[in-house]
Formats: sequence, structure tokens, C-alpha cells
Amino acid sequence: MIVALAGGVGGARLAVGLAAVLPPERLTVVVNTGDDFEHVGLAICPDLDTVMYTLARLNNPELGWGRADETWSFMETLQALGGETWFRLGDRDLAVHVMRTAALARGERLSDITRTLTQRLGIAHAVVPMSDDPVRTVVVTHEGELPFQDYFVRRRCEPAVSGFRFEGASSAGAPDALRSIMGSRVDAVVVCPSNPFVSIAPMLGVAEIRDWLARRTFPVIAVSPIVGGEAVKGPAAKMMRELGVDASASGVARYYGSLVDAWVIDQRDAEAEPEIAALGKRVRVTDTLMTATAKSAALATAVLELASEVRRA
Ligand code: FO1
Repeated sequence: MIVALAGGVGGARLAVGLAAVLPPERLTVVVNTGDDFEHVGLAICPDLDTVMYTLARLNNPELGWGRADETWSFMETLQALGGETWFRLGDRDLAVHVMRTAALARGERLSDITRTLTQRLGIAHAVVPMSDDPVRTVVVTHEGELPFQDYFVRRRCEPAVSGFRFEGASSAGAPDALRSIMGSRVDAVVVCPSNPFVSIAPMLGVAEIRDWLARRTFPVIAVSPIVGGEAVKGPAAKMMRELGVDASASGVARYYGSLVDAWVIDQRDAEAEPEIAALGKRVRVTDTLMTATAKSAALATAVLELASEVRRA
């Protein structure tokens, strides 16, 4: 079993690559829920939806979130009625939020609703939220604390960050679907090229996941989210600079420390290989830009080969 830890766009793309090379029974994608929030009366789970839509080939490539072929009649009408429109909900996307909100209101678990939605969207591989309990990322900035979507969307990631809190994490448990995997044989965990602070760290905020990785008997392979000193998408490099973490492939490797056993870095960062190797990590240098499914599959293959090398070592 390969378990992938995935956040937004980078996580979704590598999940597609892993799903292309692994049968459903050998891959579970665990997704960040720290971005989730209640908005206009709806339970919104952005990273679950980004992973789900991307695996179903329904994602909107221009926006990097929401669905393709979208229409915006709901938003136009909401605007006309003076409703909140800073967070845009497309008409097709809305159906998922309405179904999820109704199911949660009936007391269903987020992991069960996610399984139903992925099945209805024709996704064969398992997509599991990091917890069925609410965890909310709060961004600590020099202007004070901001709920994640206020920071990310309303403020467009502009305030300088000084830290993050994951509200609810200390009492959040892993979903049963993940607990059963954590209790059985795992071949490797893949840390996808997602934002270390707001996509991966919230998952490590769930004690069962953190402890499972700390006591692991399998390799953890990470793909660097920083290529050439920048994030492929999103505020990761800006956050690193604001937090004093070197915004480079080696800076990320140092930041993750003992959580990761081996790194896949981009060919643009080949000069970082010796530095990361000096940390005691195996390193694979390849093209990590997932601009097409075939490239995501090739990267997934490189990750799995590196995992086998580490297991044999
Ligand atoms: N990101 C934006 O920058 N603007 C939006 O209006 C927006 C709406 C939105 C609706 C549904 C959804 O699933 C995601 C949405 N996102 C939007 C992205 C969202 O902020 C995610 O949390 C980020 O992609 C980070 O993962």
C-alpha cells in the first residue's frame, strides 16, 4: 500500500500520477482539511475537492481549483442580492458543497461522504480526509490571526506570516479508513509537492498520523514543492522567506528533517543534491514539473523506484 499525503494543486497532480501507475487497492490519498471552512452556510473542503476533481479529470486548470466548464449564475445572483462573493462558488461546484453539507448535517462522517462523492465521480482510488474531526488552519500574521481562506483568498496571501495554528488538531483523530491502513503493511508514504506549512503540517497536527510516521517501518519519500527557489504554485516560497526558512530544495529538506528519508528534486535544483545527500537522504534528480498526466505518471514512477531503493538499503 502506498499512502500519499496531498494538499492543493501539487498534491492533486502527483495523486493523478500515482493513480495512473498503481491499482486502486495499492494507493490511498490522504488529503489536508485545514483549508476547510463554513461559508454562506456550506461546508467547503477545498483540498478534498481539488484532489477529487483532478482525479476525475474535472478540475479547472486555469483557476487551479473548482470545476472545468463552470457557469456562475449562482454567484451573479448572490452578488445581486448583496451576498458574500469574495469566495467564488461555481454552479457545478455548488452541487458538491450542497451534498456534503447535507450529509454532514445528517451526521455522516467526512470520510464516508468523500467515498460516496469519489465513487459517484467514477474515481476508483481511495481519497481520505486527514480527519473526520474539524481542523482549521489559522494563519498568524503581523496584522494578527486570519482564518486560512481569509488569508489565502480575501487577502491574496499578502500579509507576512509568522506562524500557523491548527485549531482542533489536538483532539482530531484519524478516520477509520486511515486507521486500518496505519495498522497494516505500508510500502511507503509519499509527501506530495504541497505547501509544507498549510497542506502537510496540518496533517502532522493529527497525533495519530504524526506518531505513525515517527515510528514508521517504511520509507517516506518527498517531492520538493520548491523548484528553482519558487513554489510551482501558491505562497510556499513567500511563507518560507517570511519564516526564515531557506526557499530552496535543500531548505525544504532541512525543514522536514527526519520525517523524510529520501527526496525527489527538480533538475533545475541539481546543485542541491550534495547538500541534501549530506543530510543523510537519498536524492533523485528529475523533471518534477507535472504539466501533463504522462509527466505526473513518470514522476510517480521515479518516487516509487526511490522508495524501493530505500527499502532495499
Ligand atoms: N481560491 C481563490 O483564490 N479564489 C476563490 O474564489 C476560490 C474559490 C474556491 C472555491 C472552491 C474550492 O474548492 C476552492 C476555491 N479556491 C479559491 C481555492 C481555495 O482557496 C484553496 O484552499 C486553495 O487552493 C489552497 O488549497
